[in-house]
Amino acid sequence: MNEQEKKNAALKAVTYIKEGQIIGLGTGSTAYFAIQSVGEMVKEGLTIKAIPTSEETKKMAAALAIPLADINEVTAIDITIDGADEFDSKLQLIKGGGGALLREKIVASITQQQIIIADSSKQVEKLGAFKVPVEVIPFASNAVARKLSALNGRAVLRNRNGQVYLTDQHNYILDVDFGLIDDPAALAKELDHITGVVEHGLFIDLASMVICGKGNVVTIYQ
Ligand code: ABF
Repeated sequence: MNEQEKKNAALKAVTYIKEGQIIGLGTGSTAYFAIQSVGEMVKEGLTIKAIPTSEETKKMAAALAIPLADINEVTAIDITIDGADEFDSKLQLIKGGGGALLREKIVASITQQQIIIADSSKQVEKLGAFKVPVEVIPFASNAVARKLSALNGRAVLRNRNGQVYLTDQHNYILDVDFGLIDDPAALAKELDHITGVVEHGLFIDLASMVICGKGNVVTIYQ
C-alpha cells in the first residue's frame, strides 16, 4: 500500500467533478484523500451535494462541511469516487474490505460515472487473493456459509476486536476464500441467488474507470 499513490489517484479523480453535481463519496483510506480534497473544493466555493457510502464517510463529510443529500431524494448520482480491494483488466472489482460494500454497490448502481481509485497493490491479473466479502443476514449466516462451501468457498465470519463485525445495516460479513477466480461474473451470479445473502463484494460492470497510482504517476484504465 502506498499513501502517495492513493493520494495521487484521488487528486486526479476529483478533477472530474463539476459544479452542481451529485457526488457519491466512497469509503476507505484511498477515498479518504478524495473526500479531503472535495472538502477543500467546497471551501473554495464548489457547489455539490454528496451521498456517503458509509456512516464513517458521512461523519467525515459533515466535519468538512460537504453538503449531504439523502439517496432517496435523488434519481441518479453523477460521479462516485470510491476505492477497491482488487481490480483486474476488465475493471472487475473486489470491494468490501472496509465493510461498506452494500451501500457502495447501491450508490454505484445509480451512478453515471463510477470512478475507482487505487494504489498499485490493488491491480491483479485474477481476482481472488483478497477474500470476497459477503454481507449476510445474521439469521442466515451458517446456512449461507454451507452454501458457499458447496461453491468451494471457505467462509470466515468477520470479527473486529473479538466481536462479530456488524455493518451499517447491522448485518454480518463472511469473508470467503474462493482461491483465484476464473470467472468473477459467473461467481457473482451464483452469489446473487443464495438466500440470506444481502450483497457481495464482486463488482462486475460497475466501474467506468480505474485511476491507479503507480510510483509518482497515475494510470487511467477505462
Ligand atoms: C472501500 O474501499 C471498500 O470497498 C474497499 O474494501 C476499500 C479499500 O480500502 P482502501 O482504500 O483503504 O484500501 O471502497
